Amino acid sequence: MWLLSFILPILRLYLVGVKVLLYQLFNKSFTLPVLPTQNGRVAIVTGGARGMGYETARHLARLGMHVVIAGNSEEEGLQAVKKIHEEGSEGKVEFLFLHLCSLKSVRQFVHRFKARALPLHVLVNNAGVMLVPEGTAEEGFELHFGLNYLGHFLLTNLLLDKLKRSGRHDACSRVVTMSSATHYVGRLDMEDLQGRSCYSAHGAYSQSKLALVLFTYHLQEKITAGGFPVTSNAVDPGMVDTDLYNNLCIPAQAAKKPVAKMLFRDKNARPLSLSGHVGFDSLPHQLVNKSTCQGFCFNILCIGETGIGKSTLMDTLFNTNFENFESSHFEPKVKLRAQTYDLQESNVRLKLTIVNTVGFGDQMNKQESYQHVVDYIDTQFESYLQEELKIKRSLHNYHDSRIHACLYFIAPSGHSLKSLDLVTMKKLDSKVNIIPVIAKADTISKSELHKFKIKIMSELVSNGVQIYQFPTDDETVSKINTAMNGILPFAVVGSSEEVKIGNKMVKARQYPWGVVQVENENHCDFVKLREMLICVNMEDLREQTHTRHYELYRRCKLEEMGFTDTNPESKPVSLQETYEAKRHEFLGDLQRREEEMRQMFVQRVKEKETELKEAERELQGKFEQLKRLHSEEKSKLDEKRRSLEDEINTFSKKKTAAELLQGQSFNTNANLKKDKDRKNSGFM
Ligand SMILES: Nc1nc2c(ncn2[C@@H]2O[C@H](COP(=O)(O)OP(=O)(O)OP(=O)(O)O)[C@@H](O)[C@H]2O)c(=O)[nH]1
Ligand SMILES: [Mg+2]
Repeated sequence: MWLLSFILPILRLYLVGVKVLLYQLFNKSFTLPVLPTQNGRVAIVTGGARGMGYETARHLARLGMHVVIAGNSEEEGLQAVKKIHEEGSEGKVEFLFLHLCSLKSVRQFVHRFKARALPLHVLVNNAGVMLVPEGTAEEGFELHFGLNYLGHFLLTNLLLDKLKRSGRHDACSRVVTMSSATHYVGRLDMEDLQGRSCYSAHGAYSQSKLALVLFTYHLQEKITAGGFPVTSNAVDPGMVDTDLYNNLCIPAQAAKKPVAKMLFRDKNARPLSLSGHVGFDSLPHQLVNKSTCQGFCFNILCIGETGIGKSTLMDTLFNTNFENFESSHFEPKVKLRAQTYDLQESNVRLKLTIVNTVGFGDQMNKQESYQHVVDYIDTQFESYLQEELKIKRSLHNYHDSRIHACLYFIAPSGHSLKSLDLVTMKKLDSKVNIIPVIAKADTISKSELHKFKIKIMSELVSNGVQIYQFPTDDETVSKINTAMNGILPFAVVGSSEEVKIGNKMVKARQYPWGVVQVENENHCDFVKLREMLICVNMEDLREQTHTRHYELYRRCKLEEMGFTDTNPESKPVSLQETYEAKRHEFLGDLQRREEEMRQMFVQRVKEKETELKEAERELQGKFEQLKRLHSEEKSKLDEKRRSLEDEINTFSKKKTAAELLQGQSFNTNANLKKDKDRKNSGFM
C-alpha cells in the first residue's frame, strides 16, 4: 500500500511528462508575438530573478512596464535587475524581497509594495519548487503546498484590491499563475494535505499545481460575479529548459540536454551553436531604443463645424489644456490652424500637431469649406516630397507635418449626414485616415444613437466613402480592432470639468438630471476612441499615411512630371533611361522651337523689309512731289523776283531821272536868285 502510494505519483508524473514532451516535439514551436507597449503599467513577477520568471520580467520591462522582481535572494535579484537595465529596457525594474515559504514574508512584501502607492496591472505567480526532498515552510506546511500554492494564494488575495482598482474594462488587470500539465494527475488528499502519512515529492508537486488551477478557476468565478476588471489565468508553459528540473531522477536528468536540443531548435534554419553571447538578440531592442531616442510625431486634423467640441475633445484625449481659440461664425473662408506641442509620457517623446478647421461649414459656397482642407493636406505631402527629392535630404530631423489621423466631427442631429460631410469625406478619403466621430453624444438618446450610427455607416457605404479601418491582420490586436470596426463611428463626449463620483474625481459633464462620465463606456465611446487612436493604432495610422496616402500622392505627382516605371511596351525603365528619354525629348523640343523661332524671325524680317521698302517708296514719292512743288514755287519766286528787280530797276531809273531833274531845277533857282541878288545889290 505504502509502496503503491509512493510509486503511483511518480509513474503518473513521468507519463504526463512524456506526453507533454511528445506534444512539443510534434507541434509547431512557439514564437513570441509582437505585443503592444505597456508603458505606465506595473507588474510583479515572483521568482523573477531566474528561469522563466527572469525571461518574463525581462520581456515585460522591454514592453515598458515597471517590473517588480519578487524573490528570496537579494543578490540574485539585484543581478537580474542589473542585467535587464544593461539591455536598455524601456521600463523600470526593481527587486523586492519575498520569501514565499513564509506567509509572514508574503504579508511584509505586500505591505512594502502597497506603501509605494503604485498601481498593479499584472501579477505573475511564477515561483515554485519541484520534487524537492521533504521539508516544511515557515508555518509548518509541506514545502510544495506551502510555497507553490499557499504563498501565492495569500499574495494574490492581499493584492486583489490593487488589481481591481488598476484594471479597466477595456484593459483588465491580470493574475497569471504558472501551473503545469501535472495538475491532471494531481490528487487532493483533503484528509492529509501535507502528505504526512506517506510523503511523495511527486504527489506533493502535482497536488500543489492542481490546487493552483482550482484556485485560478475559483478566483475567476468570484471576479466575474463581482464584475471587476481583472482576469485570473493559469498557464502551462510546457517543458522549459530551467533549473527547476534539477531534481528529476537520474535517467531523466541524463536525457535533459539532448531533449532540450531537440525541442528548442528552429526547424527551418541551419543550426549553428554560438559559443557565447553575441548580442544580436538585442536587435529589436536597438530599434525600439533608436525610435525612442528620435521621438515620434503624430498629426491630427479635426474637421467639424464651429463649436462642435473639437478642442474640448482634444483636451480630454490628451488630458491637458491645449491653447484654444474660439472661432467666429463669420469667417469668409476656412482657415487651418496648426499648433504643435511636445509631449512626454515615461521616456517617450511625442511631437503632437493638432490642426483645426476654423470656420468650417460657415460659408454659403460649401466648396470653399472643403477645398482649403484638401489643399492643406496636399501642401504637407508636397513639402515632404520636396524634402525627399532633395540631393541633401535631412528626413531624420524633418518635421513631418503630414496628417496621420483625421477626426471628422459629425453633428449629433440623430438624422443623417449633411451633404457637406459626405462631400468632404469623399474628397479626403484617399488622402487621409478618416475616423468619424459623433460629437456631443450626450445630447442624443441611446436608441437614437444606435440608429444614427447605422444610418451614418450606410450613407458612407452607399456614397463610396472609405473611412479608416482598424487593422485586423496583426493577431495581437485583431480581436479588439475587429470589434471596434463594428462600432464606428465613435459617439464621444468631451469635458474639461472633473466631478466627484464615489471617492474619485472623474472627467464628466454635469447636468441637473445627472452626470455623463466621459470615461464610462456605458455613457459614451470616448475610451474606445482613445484606446484605438492612441494606444493600439497610432503606429498603424502613421504607417498608412506614409505607405498608402503619401505613396498615392507621390505616384501621381511623379507621373505628372513624366516619370514612369514602364515604357509603352510595358517594359521596366530605369530612372536613368527616363532621364535620358526626357532629356532627348526636351532637346528635340528645344530644337524644334528654335527652328520655329528662326523661321518666324526670317518671315518677320521679310515683312519688315517689304514694309520698309513701301515706306521708302512712299517717302520717295512724297519727296519727289515736294521737290516738284519746291521747284515750281522756286520758279514762281524767281519770276516774281525778276519782275520785282525790273520794277526796282525802273524805279531806280525813274528816281535817278527825278533826282537829276530836281538838281537842275535847284541850280536854275540858285542862279535866278543870284541874278536877283546882284540886281538888287546894283540898285543900292
Ligand atoms: N454637450 C456637450 N457639449 C460639449 C461637448 N464638448 C464640448 N462641448 C461644449 O461645446 C462648446 C464648444 O466647445 P469647443 O471645444 O470650444 O468647440 P470647438 O469645435 O473647438 O469650437 P471652435 O474651435 O470655436 O470651432 C463648449 O461650450 C463646450 O463645453 C460635449 O461632448 N457635449
Ligand atoms: Mg476650438
